[in-house]
Amino acid sequence: MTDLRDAIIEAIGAERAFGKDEEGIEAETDVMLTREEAENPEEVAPYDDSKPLRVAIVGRPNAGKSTLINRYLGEERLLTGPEAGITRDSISVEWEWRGRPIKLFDTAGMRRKARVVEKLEKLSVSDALRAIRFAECVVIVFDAAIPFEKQDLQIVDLVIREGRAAVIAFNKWDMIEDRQEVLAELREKTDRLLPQARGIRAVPISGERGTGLDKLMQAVADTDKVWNSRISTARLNRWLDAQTVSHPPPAVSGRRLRMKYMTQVKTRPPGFMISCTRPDAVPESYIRYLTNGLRNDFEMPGVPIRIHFRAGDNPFEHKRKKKR
Ligand SMILES: Nc1nc2c(ncn2[C@@H]2O[C@H](COP(=O)(O)OP(=O)(O)OP(=O)(O)O)[C@@H](O)[C@H]2O)c(=O)[nH]1
Ligand SMILES: [Mg+2]
Repeated sequence: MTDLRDAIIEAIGAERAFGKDEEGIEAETDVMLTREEAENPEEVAPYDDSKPLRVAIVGRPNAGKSTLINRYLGEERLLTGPEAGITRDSISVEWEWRGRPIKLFDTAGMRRKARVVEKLEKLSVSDALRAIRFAECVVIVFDAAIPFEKQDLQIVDLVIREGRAAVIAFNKWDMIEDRQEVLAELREKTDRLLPQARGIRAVPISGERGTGLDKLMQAVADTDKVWNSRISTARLNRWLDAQTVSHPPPAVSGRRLRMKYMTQVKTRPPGFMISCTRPDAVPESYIRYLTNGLRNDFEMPGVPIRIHFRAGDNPFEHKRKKKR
C-alpha cells in the first residue's frame, strides 16, 4: 500500500493527491469503459441532458467573467468592476438552465506567469486551476475589446490539457464594429495555433447586454455531450480501415506498421486504444492524422482526444489477464 501511495503521488503530484475542493471532489474524468460498454455503446444509458453540470468560467483579468455569471443569475451577486483583479478567489454559485442544475464557478483572472509577481496573484491562478479540475466544461472568456493574444490561447490549451471540455466566449461583443472580420480572425488563429482545439465552439456574447448567453449555454451542453461520447468498436474499426487505406502508416525499419484493431477505452474525455505491430514507433505526424480524422469524422470539437497504442490484438486482453 505504501508503494502504491508513493506511485500515485509521483504520477499526479502531491498537490493533486492531497488537494481538496470545498466538497472534496473533482470532476470524474478518464472514466474507463468495460469491454461490453466499448463494444455496444448504444446499450449503455444514453447521455442524460438534464444531469447537473459543473461549469468553470475562466479567462484573463477583466474579461467579464463575473459580469457574465451575474447576468445568468439575474442579480448582482458577484463583485465586478473596471479594474483588473476584482475576483480573488474562485466561488461557486448554483443556477438552473432549462431545468438543468448548473454549478457555475467564477474564478480570478489568469495572467501570464512572468507577470504573476505578487504571491496573492499566484494563489489566485492556482485557485483557477483547481476550479478547472472541479468542472466538467470550462468556458474561456476572451475580451473582444482588446486583440486576443497567445495568452488567451494558452488558457484554452491548459483547459484541454487538463482533459476538460472547452468553449470560448467572445465577450464585450457590443463594442465590436467589424464583427464578421473579428470572428473570422479568431477562428483562423485558434485553428492554426491550437490544432488540439480545432473546431472548438466560439460564441460571441455580451455579458453586459445579455446577448448570446443562451447560445453559449447550448454550446456548453453540446460540448459536454461530446466529452461523454462513446463510439462503438464496430464503427471505429470500419473507420480505422478506411483511414489506413487512404493514408497507410509508414514503414519502420523496412516493415510497414500495421494497425489491427481499435476501440474506445475511456470517456470524459474520449480516449482510444489501437493495437498495432510497433506501438513505440508510430510517428507523431501519423497520430495527428488519426486524431484529426477522429475529430472531424465523429464530430468531437473542443474536447481532448487521446489515442494510445499497444501491441497485441485486443486492448482488453491485457486488462483481463491482470484481473486474474
Ligand atoms: N462593454 C462591455 N463591458 C463589459 C462586458 N462584460 C463586462 N464588461 C465590463 O468589464 C469590466 C470587468 O468586468 P468583470 O465582470 O469584473 O470582469 P472579470 O473577468 O470578472 O474580472 P476579474 O475578476 O478582475 O478577473 C467591468 O467594467 C464590466 O462592466 C460586456 O459584455 N460589454
Ligand atoms: Mg471577476
